[in-house]
Amino acid sequence: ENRLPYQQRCGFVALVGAPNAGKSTLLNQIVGTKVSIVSPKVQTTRTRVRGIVMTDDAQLVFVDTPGIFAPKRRLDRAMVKAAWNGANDADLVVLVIDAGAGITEEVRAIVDQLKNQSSKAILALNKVDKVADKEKLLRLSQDLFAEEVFTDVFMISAKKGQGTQDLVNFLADKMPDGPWMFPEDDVSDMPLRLLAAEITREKLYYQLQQELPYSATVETELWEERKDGSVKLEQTIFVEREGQKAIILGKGGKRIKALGSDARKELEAIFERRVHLFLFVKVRENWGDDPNRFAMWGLDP
Ligand code: GDP
Ligand code: K
Ligand code: MG
Repeated sequence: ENRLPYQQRCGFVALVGAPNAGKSTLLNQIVGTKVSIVSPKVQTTRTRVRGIVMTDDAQLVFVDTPGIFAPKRRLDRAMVKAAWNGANDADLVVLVIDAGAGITEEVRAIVDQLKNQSSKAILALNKVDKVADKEKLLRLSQDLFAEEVFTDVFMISAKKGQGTQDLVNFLADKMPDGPWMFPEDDVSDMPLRLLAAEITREKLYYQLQQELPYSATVETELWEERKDGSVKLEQTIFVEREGQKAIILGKGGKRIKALGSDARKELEAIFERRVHLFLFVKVRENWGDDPNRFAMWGLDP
């Protein structure tokens, strides 16, 4: 490809994979900040958190998808749908597989889903540090490659950082030409702001259920580190109509207080520090018409 050396490149990368494949670990490894929740238990990733990676001329915006593939709850179904929409919208899809576990039923289901996607995916065989039998790795990669949904295979250890830089370089090179989506200065605390916003948005879903204005979104507008180690957060919940604002506020502000308290507790648990959370509700006109917003938050218009 002919490219001007100073041309900026930018795009979305969707990480898909079964629960515990190592998606969050990979994201944390390559972004370098703790942006996603990692735990040995399944399904800790309930939100779509993006990490942003900058190379010399490319900006990669990562989407960490929820690792749930047989959703029962309404919220889970919505999230799985959002995850696959995210994969559809992404410039590249990376399927992360636990190489030790091999082709499980879940992996099979995801590979079948990938066959419906318009573009091919990248295969990342993760946890190679756990697999002593290299023949087994080779066979696994051949078996998956035979499915004809992957263009490239990477053997990585997300935990140890083996092969992850090669993967990032490869992805960066594949990003389409285009200006960066996020200003360089915003990139460092952007993942934390996004994660904080997703947590509050999730609390909104739980509290309001059917009453939830579908288009309600949350933005973290202030992230202020305090000397005592705590953090001050200001978040705005954006809705489309005055009536929706009233629903979120509740009688005498009761509902938003409960929401704020719920969100704060979870934020403190996740960030492992005290959080001072201030919530605001604003009506944003013509919210639904701004395509950039949808691209950024992965919402379904
Ligand atoms: P996710 O559900 O796909 O996001 O998976 P997580 O990132 O939460 O990882 C699930 C578990 O696998 C955690 O206990 C990780 O520490 C572990 N893990 C992730 N990557 C690796 C790896 O490269 N090697 C080993 N040995 N363990 C890993
Ligand atoms: K997990
Ligand atoms: Mg995860």
